Amino acid sequence: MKKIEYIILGHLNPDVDSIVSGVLLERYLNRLGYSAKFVIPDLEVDSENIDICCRYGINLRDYKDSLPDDKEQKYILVDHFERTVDGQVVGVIDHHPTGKELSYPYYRNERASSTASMIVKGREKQFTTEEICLAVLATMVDTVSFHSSKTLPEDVVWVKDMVNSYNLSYSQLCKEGLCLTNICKADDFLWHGLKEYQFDDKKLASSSVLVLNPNNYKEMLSNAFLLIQDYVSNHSLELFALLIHDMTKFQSDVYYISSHKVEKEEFDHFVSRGSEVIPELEKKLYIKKLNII
Ligand SMILES: [Mn+2]
Repeated sequence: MKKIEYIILGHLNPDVDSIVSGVLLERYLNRLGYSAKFVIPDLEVDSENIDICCRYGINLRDYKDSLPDDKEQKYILVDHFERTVDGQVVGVIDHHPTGKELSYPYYRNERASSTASMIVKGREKQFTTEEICLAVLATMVDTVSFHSSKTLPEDVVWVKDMVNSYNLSYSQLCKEGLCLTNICKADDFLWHGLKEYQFDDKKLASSSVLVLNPNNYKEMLSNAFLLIQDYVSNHSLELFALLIHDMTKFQSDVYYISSHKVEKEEFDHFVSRGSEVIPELEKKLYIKKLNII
């Protein structure tokens, strides 16, 4: 087999934006004559993400693979900016703000509604209608159909422009963007959208669910807290942030869970994990004012 020059990775437990960005960047780089492959090494991917990608023509099985044991292998990260790999990270395309100074050969981290839109915007001619539809889909999902605070007005304009120019179904894409979480049991609160964050020697983790009425899950939630506290202890975390988004009111509750304490913060808007909750915790962690621990 020919050696792959660039392996493209989305973040752990990749979401729709990570997956679509990986697929689109792979195709784009290969069209330019590079040899690139998007790989999903994760054993677990949330089933909603598998389903939605499948409905839009991406079969995750085509991308699931283990990573090579090769220190020379070059990696490009999409939709996240750091990763421990057996090889070298040579490029990053991301939209998650950070205070960290990062020095990759290619580093592009901008305010954007999705990583997929960063890849396609301004290069539309080099993508097919189906691929543009995927980038719009990823943008709708990542911004919860423009309800998230990370939505940029210029991206709303771009999406509308794409919908008109390529004759896409806006109402269908909006519906996909709401992505309600299918919650059956307490541990869905722990696993859904689970991400871990490393800041020096400190580790945080977070999960998030989208529901129509959070009150329906009150009883399940106390069990979820116990499961999460176990997880916090077993993974030596400083803190776990559980985000519950109310998709009727477009407001969010964030529960900060440590091994011995649970605190709730209410947001009057759909809070963004990557742009608000985690950067705020990161700041508090560095100035050692994480009183909730
Ligand atoms: Mn994203």
